Amino acid sequence: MTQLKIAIQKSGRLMEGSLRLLAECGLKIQNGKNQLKSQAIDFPAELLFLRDDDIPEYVQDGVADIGIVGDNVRLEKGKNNEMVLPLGFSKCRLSLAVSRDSDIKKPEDLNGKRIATSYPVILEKYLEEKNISAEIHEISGSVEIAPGIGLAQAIFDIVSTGSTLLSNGLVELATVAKSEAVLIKNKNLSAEKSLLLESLLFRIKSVHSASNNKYILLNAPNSAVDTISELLPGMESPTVLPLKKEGWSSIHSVVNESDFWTIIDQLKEAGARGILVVPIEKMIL
Ligand code: PRT
Ligand code: ZN
Repeated sequence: MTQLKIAIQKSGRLMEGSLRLLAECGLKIQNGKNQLKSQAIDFPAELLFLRDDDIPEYVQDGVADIGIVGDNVRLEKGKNNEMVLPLGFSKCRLSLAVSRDSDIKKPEDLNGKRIATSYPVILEKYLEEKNISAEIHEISGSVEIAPGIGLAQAIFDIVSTGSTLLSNGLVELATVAKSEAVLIKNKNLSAEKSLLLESLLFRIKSVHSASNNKYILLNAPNSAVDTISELLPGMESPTVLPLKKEGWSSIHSVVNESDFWTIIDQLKEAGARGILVVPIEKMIL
């Protein structure tokens, strides 16, 4: 039987989000993740647990068919894979940073300086684009200590909350790129595997739509139903049910999370009462 081989990080900042997404898509794992691979239940897939840096290469070589990595790793490793979909978790940015008291105040001041990083490829591209001539010093970890020990005048590293920079006396000079977990695929998937991927993508998109939308229920006088229906168009149109109370209706619809706060005042003004907003688990479009 054809199986989709999915590479995910064995342990680290991508692991939890990757496993959660797959579980929400119905891919439960048969045996623990303390092994190299594991069989999925209810979906023809096998999970491979790897170091994130190795995932682009395994996908390119066809050892895995698809994989979940940070976009920073995808860009840095530059393998011949295809980006399928951003996944919305493990968000971070790649930034240049310098000591708080440094003379370097803008990227152009980096000319002739040395920058420590674990992402030389992405940095080199940025420096070229900006026409900055700086020396790139590649190190594999603890990049943030480089300015303090005199190894470099600046760093280029991943920033999330900014607390690592702060506790090392560093400030951000510029954000070069944003990153999040992404799904990558081998460029030469067989027709059968492409079908399996389509089916997985359909599930992922349903999970994403669900988390971006909420189910909303409210009561309103019948005279307000038209106005409220325009504010809450939903997937097709809202459901309107009569209440036992004479002249009143209950309106049910779906609302985008980001629109919710902007329309809530308009709903109340139109006469909506007893507004309930509940999460949606899956949304099939
Ligand atoms: O063992 P393996 O090689 O698989 O894992 P790893 O140690 O190389 O990677 P890991 O698990 O640390 O990160 C995996 C991916 O998570 C990265 O490639 C990014 O895409 C993403 N990610 C999200 C982060 C962060 N947030 C993050 N904060 N990766 C690293 N950090 C580090 C950063 O390097 C810095 O040291 O956290 C520090 C900064 O964090 P703040 O919150 O103090 O700003
Ligand atoms: Zn790594």
